[in-house]
Amino acid sequence: MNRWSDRAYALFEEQQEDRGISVASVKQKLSALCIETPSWGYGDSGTRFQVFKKVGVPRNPFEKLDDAAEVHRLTGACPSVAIHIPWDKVDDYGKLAAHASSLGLRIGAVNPNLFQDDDYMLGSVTNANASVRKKAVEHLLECVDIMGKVQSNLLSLWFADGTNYPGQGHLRDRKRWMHEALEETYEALQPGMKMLIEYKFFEPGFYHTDLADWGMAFQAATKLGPKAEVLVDTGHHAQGTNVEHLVAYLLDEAKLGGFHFNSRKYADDDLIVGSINPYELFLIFYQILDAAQDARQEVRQTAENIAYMIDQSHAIEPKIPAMIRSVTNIQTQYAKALLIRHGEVQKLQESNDVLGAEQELRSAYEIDVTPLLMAMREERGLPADPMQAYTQSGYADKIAARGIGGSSW
Ligand code: PSV
Ligand code: MN
Repeated sequence: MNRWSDRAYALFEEQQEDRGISVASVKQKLSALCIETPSWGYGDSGTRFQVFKKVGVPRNPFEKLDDAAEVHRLTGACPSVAIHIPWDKVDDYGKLAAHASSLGLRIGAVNPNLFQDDDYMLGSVTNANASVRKKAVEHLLECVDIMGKVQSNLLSLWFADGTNYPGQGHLRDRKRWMHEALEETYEALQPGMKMLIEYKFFEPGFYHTDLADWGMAFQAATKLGPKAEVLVDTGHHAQGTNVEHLVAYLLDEAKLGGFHFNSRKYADDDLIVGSINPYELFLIFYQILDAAQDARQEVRQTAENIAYMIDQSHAIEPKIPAMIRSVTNIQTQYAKALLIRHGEVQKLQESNDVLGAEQELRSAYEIDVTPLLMAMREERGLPADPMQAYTQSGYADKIAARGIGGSSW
């Protein structure tokens, strides 16, 4: 570290120890935070208006892993990569897993894709046509099979199923078909495997979505059993939804399995994590860290086993730096949340001190954690500033040789 950061860190440590925070323990927890990056975040993506083709975009799933490895090399925080099938379909999944391992990575969640086949225009697992439903379930089972081949323990499910017009579909039949498909898939899970059920209130269906909110996903996961949990994508709620509240609820029910982090301003914008509302991210981590100290073991275990994943599509920004920015933004809010004095907040809550409790919680958010993050990285032999290290690494020039027109998603 240079002299400025040395002094800044010494001051930070002194101030936090004065607040009763063990900086060594904060550093250890921060350093243990793992964030999965999505293979599709490295490919070309866009909006319904245009997919802009970028130079250097990976041309196949192997090159997506190469880019993910660069993010992990610089941040030390992203050892796994989620795959999406068929976007990442390969002839030999063993070879894909071996490539990941040769880069110091592993394959994380397997995401079936039930939204880009013409047969699924009117639904996949909830299509009125039984043969389409059967085809969709077969794809889900194929993905469970792929999980075995890449040694993944997470099946991450999101269904685009929904309708555009009142009367277009029979809502209760569709509800039951959804459950049947989930049940069949659940039964195929091997020991150690889990399924995460994601929800979204609209899009591509504009009238209704079969799994529209966390309550529906929660109920489906509860009916299925312990191997099914809910995945919260931060971009999948109506404006104004209190996401940290539903996170707390799911934690208390021991049913929160994972996150898809991204930022949104209006809808499912898939922007860089922490770019729009970093306070929300801090408040989500507050709930998780609070649950990690719950009296009930199942709640503590749930809080400790959350799969943190990024789900972003980079339409205009360069993809690798955008991913690095997301990772460092997550680390920043997690670090701030680790500085919350839960005991103090609780005392103020118990004495009904509205302003005191709010101030105590927010005071952690207002602490500059830059010296802490830099020290933690340097102690691990990582660049103190991963973004700057990327700019200086020459990796962008190296991948430019791939040319233009890599994979979409
Ligand atoms: C849907 O909007 C979603 O959030 C799901 O997780 C998909 O798998 C992903 O985005 C695809 O981009
Ligand atoms: Mn998602």
